[in-house]
Amino acid sequence: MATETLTETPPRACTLSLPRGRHLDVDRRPLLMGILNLTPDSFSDGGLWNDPERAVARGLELLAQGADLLDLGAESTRPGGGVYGAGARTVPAEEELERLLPVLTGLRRQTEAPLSVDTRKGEVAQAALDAGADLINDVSGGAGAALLAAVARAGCPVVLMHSRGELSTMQRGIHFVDLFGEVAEELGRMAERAVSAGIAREQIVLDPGIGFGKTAEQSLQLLARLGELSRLGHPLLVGASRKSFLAAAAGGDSPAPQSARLGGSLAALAWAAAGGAAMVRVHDVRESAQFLAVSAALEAVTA
Ligand code: HH2
Repeated sequence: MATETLTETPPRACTLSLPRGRHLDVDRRPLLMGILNLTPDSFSDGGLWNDPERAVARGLELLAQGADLLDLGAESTRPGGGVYGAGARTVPAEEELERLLPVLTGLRRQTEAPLSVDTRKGEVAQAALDAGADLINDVSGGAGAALLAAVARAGCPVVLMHSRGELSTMQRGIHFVDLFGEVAEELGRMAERAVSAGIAREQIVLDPGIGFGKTAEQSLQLLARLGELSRLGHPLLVGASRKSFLAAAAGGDSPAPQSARLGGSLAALAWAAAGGAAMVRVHDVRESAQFLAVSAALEAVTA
């Protein structure tokens, strides 16, 4: 286990400024970002929350279970070329917005909790921000100028995730000579590009992109040595929940299905927290919140 305690890792402390004068404070433990996938085809929960009313109820349930913020995704980004075959289908902006907006506006009416939108498209980001979203989570790492411009205009936080190549093929021909050096350098370039587009440096959260253009072994390494990325000077987000590298690491004759990866997901959460993650993106909010609360209680009695 990494040397730092789970809930006391100074690099994670930060404050992100949200629209309408609100703030997201990160201090002793990572914030829990609850995943709400509004897609028919997400790798672990696709099709579960297609009905807007049920999706809004699910979002409120995740908040009640301990999510500090929600991440609404209306396009699956499961990478292709590896365990997911051809990967996810790219969805036109209109279709993404049709899935997203009823749920986003429904949640916005009922909660002040921070709402993130997981999108790669500028048009979707703009419409989401207009409809009350608080931050944008971009797995393309700011590849689209329109998305960066929308974030800059809103003055909101953005998550920039590391990946390489096209989503549909990125699990093929993966090659790093110096995994940490290259991921750090490429994340640094993404952040600089966002700053050039007018986004405040302190509003940029970086994410190593676990499972995106990485082998299972590389995903483990990034998680185990996450703290090395804190030198970039940005809060870090980790999305490891239920991902296939967990099943690969667990071994056994047949890999655990997505729904049976909670143990591995909690192990990943422990290492992300110890490595200084400011946010963790999780499917199993109740169990993750309990894990962090018990970790904090254990630390309190040993302090
Ligand atoms: N992983 C997924 C989606 N969005 N965003 C960030 N910042 N980091 C991640 O690791 C990340 C992400 C993939 O997970 P999921 O949303 O459950 O699946 P899908 O993309 O198939 O909808």
